[in-house]
Amino acid sequence: MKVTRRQFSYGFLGTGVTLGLAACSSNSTPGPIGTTTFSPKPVATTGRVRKFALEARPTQVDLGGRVVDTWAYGDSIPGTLLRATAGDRVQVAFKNSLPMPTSVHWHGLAIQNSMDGVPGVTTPETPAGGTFDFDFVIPDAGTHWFHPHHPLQLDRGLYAPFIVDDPHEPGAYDIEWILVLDDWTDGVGMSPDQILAGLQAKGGSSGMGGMNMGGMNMGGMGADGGDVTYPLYLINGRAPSDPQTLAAKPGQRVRMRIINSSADTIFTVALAGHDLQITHTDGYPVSPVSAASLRIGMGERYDAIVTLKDGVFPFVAEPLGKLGIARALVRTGGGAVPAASFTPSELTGDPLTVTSLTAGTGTALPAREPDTVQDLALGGTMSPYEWTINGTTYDNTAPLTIRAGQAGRLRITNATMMSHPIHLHGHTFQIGAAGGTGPRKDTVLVPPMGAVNVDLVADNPGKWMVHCHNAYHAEAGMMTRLDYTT
Ligand SMILES: [Cu+2]
Repeated sequence: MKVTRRQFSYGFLGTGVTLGLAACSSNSTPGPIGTTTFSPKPVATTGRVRKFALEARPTQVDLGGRVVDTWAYGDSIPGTLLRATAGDRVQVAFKNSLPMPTSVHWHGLAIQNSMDGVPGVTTPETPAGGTFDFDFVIPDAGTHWFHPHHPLQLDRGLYAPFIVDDPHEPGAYDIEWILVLDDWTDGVGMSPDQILAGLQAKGGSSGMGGMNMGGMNMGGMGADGGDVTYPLYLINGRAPSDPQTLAAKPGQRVRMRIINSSADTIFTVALAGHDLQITHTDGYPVSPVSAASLRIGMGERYDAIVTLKDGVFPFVAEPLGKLGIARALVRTGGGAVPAASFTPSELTGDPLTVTSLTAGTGTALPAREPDTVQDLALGGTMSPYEWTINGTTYDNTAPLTIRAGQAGRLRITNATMMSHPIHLHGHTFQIGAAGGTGPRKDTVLVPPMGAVNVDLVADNPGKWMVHCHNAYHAEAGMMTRLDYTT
Protein backbone atom coordinates (compact mmCIF):
# COMPACT_ATOMS: atom_id res chain seq x y z
CA MET A 1 0.00 0.00 0.00
CA LYS A 2 1.80 3.05 -1.23
CA VAL A 3 -0.23 5.67 0.56
CA THR A 4 0.98 9.22 0.69
CA ARG A 5 -0.40 10.82 3.80
CA ARG A 6 -0.90 14.49 4.35
CA GLN A 7 0.76 16.20 7.24
CA PHE A 8 -1.46 18.21 9.50
CA SER A 9 -0.92 20.94 11.96
CA TYR A 10 -3.42 21.48 14.67
CA GLY A 11 -3.90 23.35 17.87
CA PHE A 12 -5.29 22.53 21.25
CA LEU A 13 -9.05 22.73 20.93
CA GLY A 14 -9.69 22.57 24.65
CA THR A 15 -13.18 21.21 24.35
CA GLY A 16 -14.81 19.49 27.27
CA VAL A 17 -14.68 15.78 27.94
CA THR A 18 -17.73 14.13 26.50
CA LEU A 19 -17.20 10.56 27.56
CA GLY A 20 -19.97 9.32 29.77
CA LEU A 21 -21.94 6.28 30.79
CA ALA A 22 -25.61 5.67 31.21
CA ALA A 23 -27.56 2.46 31.48
CA CYS A 24 -31.17 1.59 30.75
CA SER A 25 -33.10 -1.54 29.87
CA SER A 26 -33.89 -2.98 26.49
CA ASN A 27 -34.33 -6.46 25.13
CA SER A 28 -33.94 -5.63 21.48
CA THR A 29 -30.79 -6.45 19.58
CA PRO A 30 -29.17 -4.22 17.00
CA GLY A 31 -29.64 -4.92 13.34
CA PRO A 32 -26.77 -4.83 10.92
CA ILE A 33 -25.60 -1.34 10.08
CA GLY A 34 -22.87 -0.49 7.63
CA THR A 35 -21.64 -1.96 4.41
CA THR A 36 -22.39 -5.63 4.99
CA THR A 37 -25.45 -7.72 5.71
CA PHE A 38 -23.96 -10.60 7.67
CA SER A 39 -26.06 -11.75 10.59
CA PRO A 40 -24.29 -11.63 13.95
CA LYS A 41 -23.75 -14.80 15.90
CA PRO A 42 -26.38 -15.44 18.57
CA VAL A 43 -25.41 -14.00 21.93
CA ALA A 44 -27.04 -14.50 25.33
CA THR A 45 -27.96 -10.99 26.40
CA THR A 46 -28.31 -9.39 29.82
CA GLY A 47 -31.06 -7.10 28.55
CA ARG A 48 -29.04 -4.07 29.60
CA VAL A 49 -27.97 -1.25 27.30
CA ARG A 50 -24.87 0.79 28.08
CA LYS A 51 -24.49 4.09 26.28
CA PHE A 52 -21.20 5.89 25.81
CA ALA A 53 -20.06 9.02 24.03
CA LEU A 54 -16.61 8.89 22.49
CA GLU A 55 -14.69 11.61 20.70
CA ALA A 56 -11.39 11.36 18.82
CA ARG A 57 -9.73 14.74 18.79
CA PRO A 58 -6.51 16.73 18.83
CA THR A 59 -5.40 17.46 22.37
CA GLN A 60 -2.35 17.97 24.53
CA VAL A 61 -0.91 15.55 27.07
CA ASP A 62 1.81 16.01 29.69
CA LEU A 63 4.54 13.37 29.39
CA GLY A 64 6.58 13.85 32.55
CA GLY A 65 6.70 17.63 32.26
CA ARG A 66 6.85 17.75 28.47
CA VAL A 67 3.53 18.86 26.99
CA VAL A 68 2.94 17.49 23.50
CA ASP A 69 0.26 17.78 20.86
CA THR A 70 -1.35 14.49 19.88
CA TRP A 71 -4.62 12.85 18.97
CA ALA A 72 -6.56 11.00 21.65
CA TYR A 73 -9.97 9.76 22.77
CA GLY A 74 -10.83 12.66 25.05
CA ASP A 75 -8.01 14.52 26.76
CA SER A 76 -5.97 11.68 28.22
CA ILE A 77 -3.85 8.75 27.12
CA PRO A 78 -5.03 6.09 27.36
CA GLY A 79 -8.53 7.38 26.58
CA THR A 80 -11.22 6.89 29.16
CA LEU A 81 -12.02 3.29 30.02
CA LEU A 82 -15.16 1.77 28.52
CA ARG A 83 -16.68 -0.99 30.60
CA ALA A 84 -19.62 -3.36 30.25
CA THR A 85 -20.68 -6.88 31.20
CA ALA A 86 -20.72 -9.81 28.80
CA GLY A 87 -24.15 -9.91 27.19
CA ASP A 88 -24.69 -6.16 27.41
CA ARG A 89 -25.75 -4.18 24.38
CA VAL A 90 -23.35 -1.28 23.92
CA GLN A 91 -24.15 1.90 22.06
CA VAL A 92 -21.27 4.27 21.38
CA ALA A 93 -22.01 7.68 19.89
CA PHE A 94 -18.71 8.39 18.18
CA LYS A 95 -17.60 11.81 16.99
CA ASN A 96 -14.54 12.39 14.83
CA SER A 97 -12.99 15.77 15.61
CA LEU A 98 -9.70 14.85 13.96
CA PRO A 99 -8.67 16.68 10.78
CA MET A 100 -8.83 13.43 8.80
CA PRO A 101 -11.07 10.34 8.53
CA THR A 102 -10.81 7.71 11.23
CA SER A 103 -12.34 4.46 12.46
CA VAL A 104 -12.77 2.58 15.75
CA HIS A 105 -11.96 -1.13 16.00
CA TRP A 106 -13.03 -2.96 19.17
CA HIS A 107 -10.02 -5.22 19.58
CA GLY A 108 -10.97 -8.57 21.13
CA LEU A 109 -14.75 -8.13 20.95
CA ALA A 110 -16.18 -10.83 18.67
CA ILE A 111 -19.12 -8.63 17.70
CA GLN A 112 -21.16 -8.43 14.54
CA ASN A 113 -19.18 -7.72 11.39
CA SER A 114 -20.82 -4.41 10.52
CA MET A 115 -19.58 -2.88 13.81
CA ASP A 116 -15.98 -4.12 13.56
CA GLY A 117 -14.65 -0.75 12.51
CA VAL A 118 -12.63 -1.59 9.40
CA PRO A 119 -13.18 1.05 6.70
CA GLY A 120 -13.97 -0.34 3.28
CA VAL A 121 -14.62 -3.81 4.68
CA THR A 122 -17.11 -3.71 7.54
CA THR A 123 -17.95 -0.22 8.74
CA PRO A 124 -18.01 3.13 6.95
CA GLU A 125 -15.06 5.38 7.65
CA THR A 126 -16.03 8.36 9.82
CA PRO A 127 -15.01 11.54 7.98
CA ALA A 128 -13.43 14.55 9.67
CA GLY A 129 -16.21 16.23 11.62
CA GLY A 130 -18.49 13.21 11.18
CA THR A 131 -20.22 10.87 13.58
CA PHE A 132 -21.03 7.18 13.73
CA ASP A 133 -23.36 5.30 16.07
CA PHE A 134 -21.95 1.95 17.09
CA ASP A 135 -24.47 -0.57 18.41
CA PHE A 136 -23.52 -4.14 19.31
CA VAL A 137 -23.93 -6.92 21.84
CA ILE A 138 -20.73 -8.10 23.53
CA PRO A 139 -20.46 -11.89 23.66
CA ASP A 140 -17.39 -12.47 25.83
CA ALA A 141 -15.75 -11.11 28.97
CA GLY A 142 -12.16 -10.04 29.14
CA THR A 143 -9.46 -7.41 28.94
CA HIS A 144 -9.87 -5.77 25.57
CA TRP A 145 -9.22 -2.34 24.00
CA PHE A 146 -10.05 -0.11 21.08
CA HIS A 147 -8.09 1.90 18.52
CA PRO A 148 -8.42 3.19 14.95
CA HIS A 149 -8.09 0.73 12.10
CA HIS A 150 -5.96 3.38 10.45
CA PRO A 151 -2.61 1.92 11.53
CA LEU A 152 -0.56 5.10 11.76
CA GLN A 153 -3.22 6.78 13.92
CA LEU A 154 -2.64 4.00 16.45
CA ASP A 155 0.93 5.32 16.91
CA ARG A 156 -0.53 8.57 18.22
CA GLY A 157 -2.60 8.58 21.42
CA LEU A 158 -5.74 6.91 20.05
CA TYR A 159 -6.16 3.90 22.31
CA ALA A 160 -8.11 2.98 25.43
CA PRO A 161 -9.08 -0.12 27.41
CA PHE A 162 -12.45 -1.84 27.00
CA ILE A 163 -13.05 -4.11 29.98
CA VAL A 164 -15.86 -6.63 29.74
CA ASP A 165 -16.81 -8.07 33.11
CA ASP A 166 -17.80 -11.69 33.54
CA PRO A 167 -21.24 -12.00 35.20
CA HIS A 168 -19.90 -15.18 36.85
CA GLU A 169 -16.52 -13.73 37.84
CA PRO A 170 -15.35 -15.31 41.09
CA GLY A 171 -13.59 -12.03 41.89
CA ALA A 172 -10.80 -13.45 44.02
CA TYR A 173 -8.95 -10.16 44.13
CA ASP A 174 -9.17 -6.87 46.05
CA ILE A 175 -8.00 -4.27 43.56
CA GLU A 176 -7.89 -3.99 39.79
CA TRP A 177 -5.04 -2.24 37.97
CA ILE A 178 -5.21 -1.68 34.23
CA LEU A 179 -1.75 -1.16 32.71
CA VAL A 180 -1.60 0.09 29.12
CA LEU A 181 1.88 -0.06 27.57
CA ASP A 182 2.90 2.17 24.68
CA ASP A 183 5.85 3.25 22.58
CA TRP A 184 5.71 7.00 22.08
CA THR A 185 7.02 9.38 19.44
CA ASP A 186 4.22 11.85 18.65
CA GLY A 187 5.26 15.39 19.54
CA VAL A 188 8.58 14.15 20.97
CA GLY A 189 10.32 12.46 18.02
CA MET A 190 9.15 12.10 14.44
CA SER A 191 5.47 11.81 13.61
CA PRO A 192 4.23 8.35 12.59
CA ASP A 193 3.82 9.63 9.03
CA GLN A 194 7.44 10.82 8.94
CA ILE A 195 8.61 7.46 10.31
CA LEU A 196 6.77 5.53 7.61
CA ALA A 197 8.01 7.90 4.91
CA GLY A 198 11.55 7.36 6.16
CA LEU A 199 11.16 3.59 6.15
CA GLN A 200 9.76 3.66 2.63
CA ALA A 201 12.31 6.14 1.28
CA LYS A 202 15.37 4.44 2.65
CA GLY A 203 14.30 0.85 2.56
CA GLY A 204 15.31 0.52 6.14
CA SER A 205 18.91 1.74 6.08
CA SER A 206 17.95 5.30 6.83
CA GLY A 207 20.23 7.69 8.58
CA MET A 208 17.17 9.47 9.94
CA GLY A 209 17.10 9.48 13.70
CA GLY A 210 14.73 6.99 15.22
CA MET A 211 15.12 4.25 12.65
CA ASN A 212 16.27 0.83 13.67
CA MET A 213 15.96 -1.83 11.06
CA GLY A 214 17.84 -4.37 13.11
CA GLY A 215 14.82 -6.63 13.21
CA MET A 216 15.49 -7.96 9.74
CA ASN A 217 19.11 -8.66 10.47
CA MET A 218 19.05 -10.29 13.84
CA GLY A 219 18.14 -13.82 14.67
CA GLY A 220 15.78 -15.14 17.28
CA MET A 221 13.47 -13.74 19.88
CA GLY A 222 15.29 -11.48 22.25
CA ALA A 223 17.06 -9.63 19.43
CA ASP A 224 13.82 -8.48 17.88
CA GLY A 225 13.87 -4.72 18.11
CA GLY A 226 11.15 -3.84 15.63
CA ASP A 227 11.59 -1.25 12.90
CA VAL A 228 11.49 1.92 14.99
CA THR A 229 13.20 3.12 18.13
CA TYR A 230 11.18 5.45 20.30
CA PRO A 231 12.19 8.38 22.48
CA LEU A 232 9.73 7.34 25.21
CA TYR A 233 7.93 4.30 26.54
CA LEU A 234 4.78 4.87 28.59
CA ILE A 235 2.52 3.06 31.04
CA ASN A 236 -0.92 4.62 31.35
CA GLY A 237 0.34 7.66 29.48
CA ARG A 238 3.07 8.38 32.00
CA ALA A 239 6.82 8.65 31.38
CA PRO A 240 9.19 6.66 33.64
CA SER A 241 10.25 9.89 35.37
CA ASP A 242 6.64 10.56 36.38
CA PRO A 243 5.10 7.13 36.97
CA GLN A 244 1.56 6.37 38.00
CA THR A 245 1.44 4.98 41.56
CA LEU A 246 -1.02 2.37 42.74
CA ALA A 247 -1.66 2.91 46.46
CA ALA A 248 -2.54 -0.38 48.18
CA LYS A 249 -2.06 -2.36 51.37
CA PRO A 250 0.32 -5.26 52.01
CA GLY A 251 -1.44 -8.57 51.50
CA GLN A 252 -3.98 -7.23 49.05
CA ARG A 253 -4.50 -9.18 45.85
CA VAL A 254 -4.26 -7.09 42.69
CA ARG A 255 -5.67 -8.13 39.35
CA MET A 256 -3.43 -6.57 36.74
CA ARG A 257 -4.87 -6.19 33.25
CA ILE A 258 -1.90 -5.58 30.95
CA ILE A 259 -2.53 -4.29 27.42
CA ASN A 260 0.22 -3.66 24.86
CA SER A 261 -1.06 -0.82 22.68
CA SER A 262 2.32 -0.20 21.06
CA ALA A 263 2.81 0.26 17.34
CA ASP A 264 6.19 -1.46 17.03
CA THR A 265 7.36 -2.68 20.46
CA ILE A 266 7.23 -6.04 22.21
CA PHE A 267 7.69 -5.68 25.97
CA THR A 268 8.90 -7.92 28.79
CA VAL A 269 7.20 -6.94 32.04
CA ALA A 270 7.82 -7.67 35.72
CA LEU A 271 6.81 -6.35 39.13
CA ALA A 272 9.89 -5.99 41.35
CA GLY A 273 9.91 -8.39 44.27
CA HIS A 274 6.86 -10.35 43.11
CA ASP A 275 5.89 -13.19 40.84
CA LEU A 276 2.97 -12.75 38.46
CA GLN A 277 0.27 -15.38 38.49
CA ILE A 278 -0.98 -15.33 34.90
CA THR A 279 -4.73 -16.02 34.75
CA HIS A 280 -5.95 -14.84 31.33
CA THR A 281 -4.71 -13.92 27.90
CA ASP A 282 -6.70 -11.93 25.35
CA GLY A 283 -9.68 -12.16 27.70
CA TYR A 284 -9.74 -15.96 28.01
CA PRO A 285 -8.77 -17.92 31.13
CA VAL A 286 -5.58 -19.95 31.17
CA SER A 287 -4.54 -22.52 33.75
CA PRO A 288 -2.94 -20.20 36.30
CA VAL A 289 0.85 -20.22 36.12
CA SER A 290 3.44 -18.27 38.06
CA ALA A 291 6.20 -16.33 36.32
CA ALA A 292 8.84 -13.76 37.28
CA SER A 293 8.37 -11.95 33.97
CA LEU A 294 6.11 -12.04 30.95
CA ARG A 295 6.50 -11.23 27.25
CA ILE A 296 3.67 -9.32 25.56
CA GLY A 297 3.39 -8.44 21.88
CA MET A 298 1.48 -5.59 20.27
CA GLY A 299 -2.28 -6.10 20.62
CA GLU A 300 -1.95 -8.88 23.22
CA ARG A 301 -3.42 -8.72 26.72
CA TYR A 302 -2.50 -10.65 29.85
CA ASP A 303 -4.20 -10.66 33.24
CA ALA A 304 -2.13 -11.49 36.31
CA ILE A 305 -2.86 -11.77 40.03
CA VAL A 306 -0.27 -10.57 42.53
CA THR A 307 -0.35 -10.62 46.35
CA LEU A 308 1.40 -7.43 47.39
CA LYS A 309 4.34 -7.22 49.78
CA ASP A 310 5.19 -4.24 52.01
CA GLY A 311 7.11 -1.40 50.38
CA VAL A 312 7.54 0.39 47.04
CA PHE A 313 7.73 -1.76 43.92
CA PRO A 314 8.28 -0.67 40.30
CA PHE A 315 6.29 -2.45 37.59
CA VAL A 316 8.67 -2.24 34.63
CA ALA A 317 8.07 -2.87 30.93
CA GLU A 318 11.32 -3.36 29.05
CA PRO A 319 11.11 -2.94 25.26
CA LEU A 320 12.57 -5.93 23.46
CA GLY A 321 15.72 -5.00 21.58
CA LYS A 322 15.43 -1.29 22.37
CA LEU A 323 16.79 1.07 24.99
CA GLY A 324 14.72 2.59 27.79
CA ILE A 325 11.86 1.38 29.95
CA ALA A 326 8.30 2.16 30.84
CA ARG A 327 7.21 1.90 34.44
CA ALA A 328 4.56 2.37 37.08
CA LEU A 329 4.79 1.96 40.87
CA VAL A 330 3.00 0.08 43.61
CA ARG A 331 3.22 1.60 47.07
CA THR A 332 2.01 -0.39 50.05
CA GLY A 333 4.34 1.09 52.67
CA GLY A 334 7.35 3.28 53.29
CA GLY A 335 10.52 3.39 51.23
CA ALA A 336 12.28 5.39 48.56
CA VAL A 337 11.26 5.25 44.94
CA PRO A 338 13.99 3.55 42.88
CA ALA A 339 15.67 5.59 40.14
CA ALA A 340 13.77 6.01 36.87
CA SER A 341 16.20 3.65 35.14
CA PHE A 342 15.84 0.85 37.72
CA THR A 343 15.14 -2.58 36.25
CA PRO A 344 14.05 -5.40 38.56
CA SER A 345 16.06 -8.61 38.76
CA GLU A 346 12.91 -10.43 37.64
CA LEU A 347 13.67 -9.17 34.11
CA THR A 348 17.00 -11.00 33.88
CA GLY A 349 15.62 -14.52 33.34
CA ASP A 350 13.66 -15.96 30.45
CA PRO A 351 10.15 -14.52 30.42
CA LEU A 352 6.96 -16.53 30.23
CA THR A 353 5.68 -16.69 26.67
CA VAL A 354 2.51 -18.06 25.15
CA THR A 355 4.11 -21.47 24.68
CA SER A 356 4.03 -21.98 28.48
CA LEU A 357 0.28 -21.39 28.73
CA THR A 358 -2.56 -23.89 28.60
CA ALA A 359 -6.26 -23.25 28.11
CA GLY A 360 -8.28 -22.69 31.26
CA THR A 361 -11.02 -25.11 32.27
CA GLY A 362 -13.85 -25.02 29.74
CA THR A 363 -11.94 -22.70 27.45
CA ALA A 364 -10.74 -25.08 24.74
CA LEU A 365 -12.67 -25.32 21.48
CA PRO A 366 -14.42 -28.68 21.01
CA ALA A 367 -12.00 -31.25 19.60
CA ARG A 368 -12.59 -31.42 15.87
CA GLU A 369 -10.60 -32.04 12.73
CA PRO A 370 -10.50 -28.93 10.54
CA ASP A 371 -12.78 -28.80 7.50
CA THR A 372 -10.42 -26.33 5.87
CA VAL A 373 -6.69 -25.77 6.36
CA GLN A 374 -5.17 -22.57 5.03
CA ASP A 375 -1.71 -21.09 4.99
CA LEU A 376 -0.69 -17.67 6.17
CA ALA A 377 2.91 -17.15 5.09
CA LEU A 378 4.50 -14.02 6.56
CA GLY A 379 7.21 -12.33 4.55
CA GLY A 380 8.74 -8.98 3.78
CA THR A 381 11.41 -6.96 2.10
CA MET A 382 13.28 -3.90 3.29
CA SER A 383 13.68 -2.35 -0.15
CA PRO A 384 11.01 -1.59 -1.01
CA TYR A 385 9.63 -1.46 2.54
CA GLU A 386 6.86 -4.04 2.14
CA TRP A 387 5.43 -6.63 4.47
CA THR A 388 3.40 -9.45 2.96
CA ILE A 389 1.06 -12.35 3.64
CA ASN A 390 1.17 -15.20 1.13
CA GLY A 391 3.55 -13.19 -1.02
CA THR A 392 1.44 -10.08 -1.50
CA THR A 393 0.60 -6.83 0.19
CA TYR A 394 -3.01 -6.22 1.20
CA ASP A 395 -3.98 -4.37 -1.96
CA ASN A 396 -3.34 -7.57 -3.96
CA THR A 397 -4.44 -10.08 -1.35
CA ALA A 398 -6.50 -13.17 -2.09
CA PRO A 399 -8.58 -13.46 1.08
CA LEU A 400 -8.75 -16.75 2.94
CA THR A 401 -12.26 -18.19 2.84
CA ILE A 402 -14.43 -20.24 5.15
CA ARG A 403 -18.07 -21.25 5.36
CA ALA A 404 -20.26 -20.66 8.40
CA GLY A 405 -20.11 -23.66 10.70
CA GLN A 406 -16.80 -24.97 9.44
CA ALA A 407 -13.81 -25.69 11.61
CA GLY A 408 -10.78 -23.92 10.22
CA ARG A 409 -7.05 -24.16 10.75
CA LEU A 410 -4.60 -21.41 9.90
CA ARG A 411 -1.00 -22.53 9.44
CA ILE A 412 1.03 -19.39 10.11
CA THR A 413 4.67 -19.46 9.03
CA ASN A 414 7.17 -16.65 9.48
CA ALA A 415 10.00 -16.38 6.92
CA THR A 416 11.36 -13.18 8.44
CA MET A 417 13.87 -12.50 11.19
CA MET A 418 11.43 -10.68 13.44
CA SER A 419 8.31 -11.55 15.40
CA HIS A 420 4.87 -10.62 14.09
CA PRO A 421 1.80 -10.40 16.36
CA ILE A 422 -0.94 -11.82 14.13
CA HIS A 423 -4.47 -10.69 15.04
CA LEU A 424 -7.73 -12.19 13.79
CA HIS A 425 -10.89 -10.11 14.04
CA GLY A 426 -14.27 -11.45 15.12
CA HIS A 427 -13.04 -14.73 16.64
CA THR A 428 -10.71 -16.24 19.16
CA PHE A 429 -8.62 -19.15 17.98
CA GLN A 430 -7.00 -21.93 19.94
CA ILE A 431 -3.22 -22.17 19.69
CA GLY A 432 -2.21 -25.61 18.43
CA ALA A 433 -5.37 -27.58 17.80
CA ALA A 434 -9.03 -27.43 18.77
CA GLY A 435 -9.57 -29.58 21.85
CA GLY A 436 -5.87 -29.41 22.70
CA THR A 437 -4.09 -27.70 25.55
CA GLY A 438 -3.17 -24.39 23.88
CA PRO A 439 -4.74 -21.13 25.10
CA ARG A 440 -7.55 -19.24 23.36
CA LYS A 441 -6.34 -15.95 21.89
CA ASP A 442 -7.04 -13.39 19.21
CA THR A 443 -3.45 -12.20 18.79
CA VAL A 444 -0.42 -14.49 18.68
CA LEU A 445 3.23 -13.56 18.50
CA VAL A 446 4.79 -15.66 15.72
CA PRO A 447 8.53 -15.94 16.37
CA PRO A 448 11.24 -15.26 13.76
CA MET A 449 11.53 -18.17 11.28
CA GLY A 450 8.86 -19.88 13.38
CA ALA A 451 5.40 -21.31 12.81
CA VAL A 452 2.15 -21.43 14.75
CA ASN A 453 -1.02 -23.35 13.94
CA VAL A 454 -4.32 -21.99 15.21
CA ASP A 455 -7.81 -23.50 15.03
CA LEU A 456 -11.07 -21.60 14.95
CA VAL A 457 -14.79 -22.21 14.56
CA ALA A 458 -16.55 -20.17 11.87
CA ASP A 459 -19.36 -18.92 14.12
CA ASN A 460 -19.44 -15.21 13.27
CA PRO A 461 -20.19 -14.54 9.59
CA GLY A 462 -18.50 -11.63 7.91
CA LYS A 463 -15.35 -10.37 6.30
CA TRP A 464 -12.67 -10.35 8.96
CA MET A 465 -9.22 -8.85 8.94
CA VAL A 466 -6.21 -11.05 9.69
CA HIS A 467 -3.10 -8.92 10.07
CA CYS A 468 0.13 -8.09 11.78
CA HIS A 469 -0.42 -5.75 14.73
CA ASN A 470 2.83 -3.92 14.07
CA ALA A 471 1.29 -0.65 12.83
CA TYR A 472 4.02 -0.08 10.24
CA HIS A 473 3.82 -3.64 8.96
CA ALA A 474 0.04 -3.39 8.63
CA GLU A 475 0.37 -0.07 6.82
CA ALA A 476 3.04 -1.57 4.55
CA GLY A 477 0.81 -4.46 3.50
CA MET A 478 0.91 -7.27 6.10
CA MET A 479 -2.84 -7.82 6.14
CA THR A 480 -5.37 -10.16 4.58
CA ARG A 481 -8.92 -11.25 5.33
CA LEU A 482 -10.88 -14.31 6.32
CA ASP A 483 -14.07 -14.03 4.26
CA TYR A 484 -17.16 -16.14 4.86
CA THR A 485 -18.62 -17.58 1.69
CA THR A 486 -22.13 -18.86 1.25
CU1 LIG B 1 4.67 -7.66 11.47
